[in-house]
Amino acid sequence: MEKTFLMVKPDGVQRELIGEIVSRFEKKGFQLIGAKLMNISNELAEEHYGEHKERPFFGELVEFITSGPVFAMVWQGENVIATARQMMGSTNPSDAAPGTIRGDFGVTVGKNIIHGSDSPESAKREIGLFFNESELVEYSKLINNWIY
Ligand code: 3AN
Repeated sequence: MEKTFLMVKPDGVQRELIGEIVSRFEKKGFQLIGAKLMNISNELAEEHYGEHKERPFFGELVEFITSGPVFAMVWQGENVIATARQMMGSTNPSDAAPGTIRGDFGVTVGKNIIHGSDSPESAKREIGLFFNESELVEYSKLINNWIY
């Protein structure tokens, strides 16, 4: 089953949106298999956002993501990577459609509430950066039998 890495950023945690965000993915029918509230070190932030190293906002990005706790999660389900990205909405909340997480709760591109992996390769990489194998819990969700 496909897995993705999702993370409520420090602004989402500060605004008490963890429950709302978890609820949206649960109600959609995806399965939570790992989660933790944590502070991100500078090293982890730089590694996670490595592909943006040359971008002018890289320093700002690292500073923001390490500025307060994040809620890191691994979700599982059919097509979860692309579907979660749709549920998150466009990177810039001002372009994000109403009904999406960024469209409903975000205002600025620098503080856009949530991160989600954008491909199977980045999902694998990001899950590995944030979680040990022992922190991922595989369990049967009986409703899978009739939802999918
Ligand atoms: P996404 O998170 O939608 O995949 P990316 O990968 O293009 O978007 O950007 C990574 C993160 O960098 C975004 N979540 C956003 O917080 C930040 N970011 C993107 N563009 C800008 C910008 N112009 N100024 C500040 N931060 C930005």
